[in-house]
Parts: sequence; structure tokens; C-alpha cells
Amino acid sequence: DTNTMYNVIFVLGGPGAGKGTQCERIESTFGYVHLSAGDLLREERKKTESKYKDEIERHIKNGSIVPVEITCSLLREAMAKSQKQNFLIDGFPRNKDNLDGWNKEMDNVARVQKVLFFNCPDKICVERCLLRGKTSGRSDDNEESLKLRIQTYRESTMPIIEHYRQLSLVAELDGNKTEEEVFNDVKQVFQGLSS
Ligand code: UP5
Ligand code: MG
Repeated sequence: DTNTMYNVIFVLGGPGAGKGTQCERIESTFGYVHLSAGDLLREERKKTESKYKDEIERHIKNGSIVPVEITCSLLREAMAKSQKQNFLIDGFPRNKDNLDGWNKEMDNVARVQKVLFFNCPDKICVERCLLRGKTSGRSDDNEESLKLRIQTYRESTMPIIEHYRQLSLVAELDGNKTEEEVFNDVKQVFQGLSS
């Protein structure tokens, strides 16, 4: 029964491509609940009682990808807790393990409506993250982690974007514009969305 299924829009793109920024705007304008997988992992890492915290921190610093069992259960928990139906899932799925785990666990629970892909040159992405790093406190906003994050994005996440492109689910947006201009493009995508 599709009426009781969650509607999910995945939001992908390199580090600093503007996923989080645009998701916040989408949330306020279109009512989709924004769930950032990275934010959920950073929250989990802060919990003293979490058995995953060291593993999560190691992956974040190395720009590598946390096993799907951890990420998917955090997402699923947040979705259930919100009691809403429409979600923007930001920064997930990032590799084949994520994709397979999601499909296995969420196949009968969620429908992937669209994949927003913010395409932005590496150089711009790095500049943005380094600038943010001055105040973000994020342990991965430094040159060394950024190299690894970009490499992981190229090797592991781009194939996932390609997978969804084959399924005609991808809306590609130029992330190398002003926030306002990118959001105007995003709005066009939402106007064409059938629910
Ligand atoms: N900014 C945004 N838009 C701009 C624009 N148009 N023009 C100029 N500046 C713009 O933006 C980044 C910065 O750029 C901000 O300062 C913003 O003001 C500015 P933001 O919107 O935060 O970009 P975003 O794409 O969200 O960048 P983020 O750094 O969050 O992306 P990542 O994908 O690297 O980070 P995420 O939090 O998703 O993941 C972090 C780590 O968690 C991963 O490396 C991985 O180790 C782990 N992870 C998993 O293992 N599994 C998951 O499923 C998810 C994460
Ligand atoms: Mg983000």
C-alpha cells in the first residue's frame, strides 16, 4: 500500500556541495523533513553510551563510510520518531553497502521519489569546507580529511548517483552558483514532482 509508505528524496553531491544548505530551504518551503545522515552520525558519536562512537569518529576523520547497519537504523529511527511521511535524506546512500542495506531494509517501507544531485567542482567544495572549518568544529573540515572525502565521493558515491541515473531518478543541479540561484533550480524540480 503506497499510501502508508514513506516518500524519500535522496540528496547527494560532494563534500561542501551545498546539500545541507539546500535541504534546510527545501524543508521550510516544501515541508519535507530534512535528515542528514552525517548529522545523525555526529549526534550518535556524542553519546557517551554509544557503542559505535569510536567507529563513527574513525570513519568521519578518514572520510570513509560507516557500515549501513548503523546509518540505516539511525535514519529509520528518526523517520519513525518524526511521525511524518516525506523525507529528504541528505548524504546517503554513499556506497554500494549503503545502497544494498537500504534496499534490503526499506524496500517495503519507503519509496525513492527522486535523487537530487548537487554537482560542484572539487576545488570549490574544498574551499567552502576549509572556510567553514574555521568555525564548524568538524573534525573532517581540514585539508587531509578533505582529500580523503573527495576520493571516497569519486570512487564510492558517484557510482550510486549513476545507478539512480539509470533509473531516471536523478535531478542534477549546478552547485556552483549562489545559494539563491541553486534554490531557484531546486524549486523547478519540486514543481515537476508528482506525489
Ligand atoms: N555554501 C553552501 N552553499 C553555498 C553556495 N551556493 N555558495 C557558496 N557557499 C555555499 O555547505 C558547505 C559550506 O558551503 C557551508 O559553509 C555553506 O554555508 C557553504 P553545506 O550545505 O554544509 O554542504 P554539504 O554538501 O552538506 O557539505 P558536508 O560537508 O555536510 O558534506 P559531506 O557529504 O562531506 O558531509 P556529511 O555530513 O554528509 O558526511 C560526513 C561524514 O560522515 C562522511 O565523510 C562519512 O565519513 C560519514 N557518513 C557516513 O559514513 N555515512 C553516511 O550515510 C553519511 C555520512
Ligand atoms: Mg552536510
